[in-house]
Order: sequence, then C-alpha cells, then structure tokens
Amino acid sequence: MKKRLFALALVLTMLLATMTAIGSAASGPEEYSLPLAETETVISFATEDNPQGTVSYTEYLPAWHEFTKRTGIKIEFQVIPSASYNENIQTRLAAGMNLPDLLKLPPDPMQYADSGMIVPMDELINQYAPNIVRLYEDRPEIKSGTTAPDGHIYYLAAVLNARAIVNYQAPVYRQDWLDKLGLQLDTIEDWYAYLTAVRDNDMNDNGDPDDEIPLSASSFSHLAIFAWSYGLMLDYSDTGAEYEYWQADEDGKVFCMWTDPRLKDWLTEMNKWYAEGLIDKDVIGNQPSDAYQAKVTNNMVGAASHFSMMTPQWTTNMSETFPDAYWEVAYPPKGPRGDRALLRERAVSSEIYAISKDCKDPALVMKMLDYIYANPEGQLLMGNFGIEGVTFEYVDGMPKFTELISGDPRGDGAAQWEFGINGTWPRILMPEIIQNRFFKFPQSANANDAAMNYQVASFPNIIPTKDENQALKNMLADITTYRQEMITKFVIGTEPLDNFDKYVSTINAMGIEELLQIKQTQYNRVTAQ
Ligand SMILES: [Ca+2]
Ligand SMILES: [Ca+2]
Repeated sequence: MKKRLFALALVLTMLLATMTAIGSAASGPEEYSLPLAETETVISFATEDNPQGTVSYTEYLPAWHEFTKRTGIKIEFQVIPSASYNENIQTRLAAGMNLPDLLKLPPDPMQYADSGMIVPMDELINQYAPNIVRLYEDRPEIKSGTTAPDGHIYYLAAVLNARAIVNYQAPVYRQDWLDKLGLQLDTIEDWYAYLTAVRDNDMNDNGDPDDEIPLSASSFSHLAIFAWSYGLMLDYSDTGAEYEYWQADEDGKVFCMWTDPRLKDWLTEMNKWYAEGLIDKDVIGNQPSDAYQAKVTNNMVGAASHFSMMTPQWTTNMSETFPDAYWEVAYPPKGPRGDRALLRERAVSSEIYAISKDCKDPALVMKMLDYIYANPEGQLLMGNFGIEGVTFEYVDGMPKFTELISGDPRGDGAAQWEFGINGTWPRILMPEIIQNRFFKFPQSANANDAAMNYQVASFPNIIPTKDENQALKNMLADITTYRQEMITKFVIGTEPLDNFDKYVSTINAMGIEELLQIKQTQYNRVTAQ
C-alpha cells in the first residue's frame, strides 16, 4: 500500500514537472541580454522633433548616447517639427516607399494596418518582448486599449497617465477668501454659497464689491467637472471626440451621458449659477488662456476649473502683489445624490508608434522597443530619469533628479528634453517622476489625496472596426453640433430647460440608439479581453 502511494506520488511529481516544463516553454518570450546588437546597428525612426526647440534629436542627446552604449543600436532620427509632422508622415505613408523602421503614427492609424504599411506587433511581442508581456499582464487596460478588433496589436501607445495622481482638471479656489468668509466647500450647495459670497463681497479689497468673478475657466466645457457631482463623468475637453459621449454603469451597460436625465439636474444648477452672475460670461466661447489667467493673477477670480498642478504656480505668481492669495485644490463637491468623483486620465494616450513594412530587422526593433518602453532599466533611462550619477541619484531607494535637472532655471521639463529624456518615443511615465516634480508643493499633496480617494476610470479606449468608425463619425458629427449649441443655450437661458425632453428626443431621432448598440458591442469586446 505504502509502495503504491509512493509510486502514485512519484508519477504525480513527474507529471507536475512535465507540466511546468510545458508551461515555461509556452510562457512567452525569452529574456534578452545587452547589448541587443553585437556590432553597432542603425535603426531609422521618424518622429516629432524635440519639444525643447533649442536642440534637435539629430544632435544625438546624452540619453541616446547612453542607450547606444548599452544596446549597440544607433538611431537614425528622421525628425520633423511637431506642427508639420502629421502631414509629412501621411504623405510618406501614402507613397508607401522607403518607410523608416519605426515611426510615430498620425491620427486614424488603423488605415495603415489595413493598407499593410505597418506590421502587426503581437507575434513579435510574444517572441521578443518579455517586459511588454509582463506590462500587459499587470496593466490589462494598456493591452485592451491597443488591441484592434481583429485581435492584433499594431502599435505601442505612450502611457502618460502617471501624472493623473497629482495633475488633473479640478475645482480650484482661493483658500484665503474661503477662510475670510468662514465658509467650507464640501457639497454643491457649499459651492453655490461660496460663489454667491464672492459675488456679494469686496473680496479683493479694492473698494468695489462688484468686480470679482466668482467662477471662471478657459471655456464652458471645463465646467463639466461639476457634472461629476451628478454622476456623469463628462470629459471637460469636449472636443466632439466620440469617446466623450459614453459611460458604463455598474452592470456594464453603456449609456449616453448627454441624454441622461441627470444631465438636466446639472444644467439646471449651471443655469442658476449663470443667471445669478456666478459664472464668468467669457467662458461661453473659449476665452484666450492668457486673458483668463490674467484675471486669476490680478486678484479677480474666486474659483476655477483648471489643472490642479497650476495652483502652486498661481499662488507664486501672485505672491508679490497679493501676498495673502492662496490657490488650493478642492475635493470634488458632493452632489445632491451623494455623487463625488474625479475623472482619471486614460492610460493609453493618442501618441502611438508602429513598426513599418520596410523594417529591416523587426525582431531587433521589437527588443529595442521592449527596452525603452517596458524594461525597468530602459524606462528609467529614456522615459523618466536618465543616467544614474548624472541626471539622478537614488535617495532612500527612490530616484531623484540631480541639480543638473531639478536646478535648471527654465524648469525641469526643458532640462529633461535637452538631455533626451521623456521625449517623443514610446515611453511610460513613472509616478515617481511626477512626485519628484510636484510633491514639493502642499497643494499637490492635497490634489494627490483627492485623486487617490475619488478618481474613477474613464470610458475605455476602444479601437473601432472600419464600419463602426464610419457610423460613429458620420452620425456624431451632426449630433455634436446640435448638442453643443443646445447645452450652451440651456446654461445661458436662451433655451428654457422645459425643452430638455425635446432636446433628448431630437438626439435620439438622430440615431443615438444605433450608436449605443455599437458602443455596447465594442465595450463588451474590450472588457472581455
Ligand atoms: Ca464681489
Ligand atoms: Ca472688489
């Protein structure tokens, strides 16, 4: 009996060993070692030139020198200034000849997959990119957001949303004015009370009680952050992009935010604020950013919808003339049904990179992409901190910029770009870099606290099929024009809110039901991955 049990155990052990062996054989790409190329190999790369205009990537900046030293790969940059890049690369892709090995793609990228100008990456990833495979396991939204309807992956997207932990569109306000009034900002009602008090009092102490602007923003769409208090995660950019329409409820049912009954509640509140003189009239029809920010720094504005990381800068800019002025990031206001949320930036950005059909060595390019995009060492070098001992040091186990970067009087962004860190190539921003840049300000710590507690995911990135793309584009163009007009009219009061139902049925008649079906299919497709 004992003997038989032992035999059984042995068989089981052997079976497990065999399974493990099969498992590791199928568990993905082999790890590579540096250098990636034994003799220096040139890879051509078309991308937008350095945002720091003083130095071009063609000058081969220090971080790229280090990259070449480590990998054996020399990049031949084919760069174009950002303003004319898309047009230039579209022409090259249309001609379809002598394409660079690697390129930054223009908008509407799937047409280049269809025409065969770019090659599928998924097989290459599975063979040569162990760190990208791990990345996709750890952050599945990056994989699903870049997987085409045919199941292939045609590009890598820059992942920049680490900044979302401290920098996002937020309600911001004058802490010193709030204190002076003895008020607090917790609910939408509190906001109404604060804005009203700013209107009615001479907050800036210039003898004129009427020159304060309670709430401002660079455009009306930015006031969408207050719709979040009504359970609708509207996109504050409102560019008319189709993803700005949809939200999924807890059961995964997709609905259109712009026809949801809760929209009327938000519009009613905004209409009240507008009618009572609480909202800057210039937000209707985008006001120039400098004019708007001049109002802020001239001590006129009580609150705004703005990127949270600007609050320390506004406070600093005002400090000489208005030493008491203090801009702070608010927690998102609680709405009438208890809704309280902030919208988190998408992981997958629109900055995307692909391997062309003319690529001479796709395996090598894939390894190189794995290194700069997802290998912790390459990520640190090319996307975030540069070279240890030169641009950063480890302090308590965390990378910290040296004076060379953090002491640059033009700001650390310019210094990074000049060194060749965090430029226009596939990269993933590390949260540490954001902490390094912004956590010296108390406002940023508060913004981070609110983000950690209240940020919710955006509607996911979904790559449409050709037919879906056509339907969505055609129908939404008309709907967007009508919707934007009507929303403005509801807020400024030229269209009574009694006509809200008529507005909804008009949009429904323009085909929103059909679009909803497409979105539900897409949503199911992406969430099933
Ligand atoms: Ca006033
Ligand atoms: Ca005044």
